Amino acid sequence: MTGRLVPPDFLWGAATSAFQSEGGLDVDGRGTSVWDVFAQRPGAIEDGADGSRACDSYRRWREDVALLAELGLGAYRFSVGWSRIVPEGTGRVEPRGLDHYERLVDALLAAGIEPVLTLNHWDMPQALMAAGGWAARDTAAAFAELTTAVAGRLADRVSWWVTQNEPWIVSLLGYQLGLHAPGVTDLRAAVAAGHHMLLAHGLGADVLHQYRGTRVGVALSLFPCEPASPSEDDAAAAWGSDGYVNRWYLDPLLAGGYPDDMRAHWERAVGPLDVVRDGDEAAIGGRSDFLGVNYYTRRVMAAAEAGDGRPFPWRVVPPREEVERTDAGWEVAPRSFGDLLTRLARDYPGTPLLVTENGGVFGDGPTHDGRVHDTRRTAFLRGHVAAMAEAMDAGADVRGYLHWSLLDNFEWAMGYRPRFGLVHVDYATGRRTVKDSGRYLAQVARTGGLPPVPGIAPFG
Ligand code: IFM
Repeated sequence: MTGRLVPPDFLWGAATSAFQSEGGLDVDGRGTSVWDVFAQRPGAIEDGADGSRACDSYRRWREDVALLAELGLGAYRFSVGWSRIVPEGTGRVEPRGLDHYERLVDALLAAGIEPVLTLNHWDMPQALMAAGGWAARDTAAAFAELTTAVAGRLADRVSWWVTQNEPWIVSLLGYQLGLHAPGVTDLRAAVAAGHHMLLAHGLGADVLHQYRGTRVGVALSLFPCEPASPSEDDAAAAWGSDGYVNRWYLDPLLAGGYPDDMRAHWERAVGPLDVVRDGDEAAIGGRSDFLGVNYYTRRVMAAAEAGDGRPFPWRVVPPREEVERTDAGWEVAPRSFGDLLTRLARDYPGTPLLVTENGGVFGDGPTHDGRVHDTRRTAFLRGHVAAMAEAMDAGADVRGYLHWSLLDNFEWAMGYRPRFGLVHVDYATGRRTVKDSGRYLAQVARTGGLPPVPGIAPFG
């Protein structure tokens, strides 16, 4: 495939988030975030790592902008550090935090790079935990305060806004399993957290829509759920899991309310869903100008008894031995990506899609020639972009593709071991080295085509 894949105004770019890349946790009046505290818990993060240095992007952001420009990318998704802007969670706004992001946005615009600004990429101020963090309804109002502060400074220049990143992952890992900040293990808190993040999206969108030209969406982590066998039970498991992971977020945002089948599963697991109050669904729906799609892999599902540690009657079947995987063990499944985009276009018509994340862990580092030959990431990229282009041919309205990530960075509970970047980071020195995959995406962005990857059979 070498012809033009996408319309000329398509956004090719890359993504990062504040806590994963910035470091500089104690500068410019930043408050403590939930991830600062969680990282101090013994055993919470592999190798006892934390976010204090990360890629040093709070200091080296000009280099990051220069890299994006060198690669000819037209969009950069980044997040604002919530505790840099509202250090105590509510009330006082820290102008130095806003100054920083204003400089970044202005530099991006001057380089012809569209900013895609995420408001909450998981690093809420620790002060909000006094009331329960996302498990507390008032946190949605605190998020509206953050939105008001950031929009007041930047909504005249930033068009693409992502209110929330991956509410399901925050609910699951942060409040159900306790593997991410804030480390809570309470199923009722998990369902409350997911709901309040959506409510916060509604409030934030209402603030942003007061500014002309803003486009507002949520980035959802979407996992196509496919049955492990042709049996009816496994088909039901796949549909149930789709309700839990995907439709529980898609439907209130884009289809008017929570899906009944999943509402029943939740009520069986935790009792009445009184966190969802009258009027909430109306406050969440109808406010998304686009859907942010974060795609990494699919879930293969089988029926299983609900019981201890398993709130719902299904289980994930691990990928078979022979299946191609990333270094994190996640199945490489580009066809499921294409199917997902096609399904979103069919089930939620009229909502433009922006691929806000897609990527994989491939551990390659610099070799004797000083370059990083991450051929598997390049092939991954090619396969997923080809699948996206096919879905677009079939009618999916995809406006952009932002690879996760621009830089190797802090991968949450896994610390710095997993490398997702198009650009390699030497954490000891902060030195950045563009990988072959970065050059490949640059070529795709420049030519609008999908050149073959030397030594790799074309996808499909
Ligand atoms: O690094 C994360 C990111 O913060 C959210 N989406 C998934 C990525 C890879 O795990």
